[in-house]
Amino acid sequence: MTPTSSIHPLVDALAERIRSYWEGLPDLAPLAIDPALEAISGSLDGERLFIRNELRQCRGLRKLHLETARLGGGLQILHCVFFPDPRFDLPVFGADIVAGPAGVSAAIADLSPLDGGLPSAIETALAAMPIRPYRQPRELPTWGTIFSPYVRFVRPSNGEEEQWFIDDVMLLLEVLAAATRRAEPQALDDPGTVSRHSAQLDYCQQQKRNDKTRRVLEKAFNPQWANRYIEDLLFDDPAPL
Ligand code: BLA
Repeated sequence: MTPTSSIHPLVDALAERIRSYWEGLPDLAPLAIDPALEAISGSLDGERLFIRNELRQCRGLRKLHLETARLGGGLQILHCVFFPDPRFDLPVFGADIVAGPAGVSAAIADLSPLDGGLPSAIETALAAMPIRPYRQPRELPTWGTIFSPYVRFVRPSNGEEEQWFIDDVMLLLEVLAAATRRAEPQALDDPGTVSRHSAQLDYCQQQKRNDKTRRVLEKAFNPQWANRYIEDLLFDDPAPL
């Protein structure tokens, strides 16, 4: 890769780990993606821009999304969200890494509750996760009420902390995989399904309040495009029940 198209090693390493993790999920299957959004490339102020989107689904999780991107200002991004099928009592997995020329400024990962709290087996597993002494923990923004108490949100200071972050993400993903394999669907009209569906709408609503994502996409493309991308691909609502 040429220097102008390279991806930060943390973004690249985590994306690879997520791709191989997918292979272990139950009934992994493709999920259709608008071909125009699968690979997007362009340029801005002489800089090369690109976005790669990968979508899958599996039993229990309606949409597995991994986005890797290089956008204006040399920003490199990993964005990953696994949205559960509301019939299953599973949390949302979300992760975001934002790296710029000065290094990684934000690395966040969480299993976010959809039904008041996390299922108790998940809660127990997360409570047992190691708390690593990251030097620069970050404060959640006001819309961050959707995240669990176990959210990891840091600015990793060096390679060691970047590796801690990858380890944390993989622990979250192992907890989710175990819960996904165990989970049994409830009926579409079960009150649990109904309330998880509405909590998922709320999750998407809150994520859309992140102006930082919108601003970067508006600048690299344009406001209409950014809005459509956020509404249709990043945080599309679950299908009505
Ligand atoms: C922050 N997200 C950011 C920032 C940028 C983006 C530029 C600011 C970096 C910083 O504060 O250091 C940009 N993120 C993007 C873009 C995409 C993206 C363009 O994903 C395109 C796809 N964001 C998510 C998900 C989570 C998330 C799934 O998409 C969490 C699970 C969190 N991003 C998140 C948070 C911040 C952030 C909490 C900090 C916001 C703040 O401090 O105001």
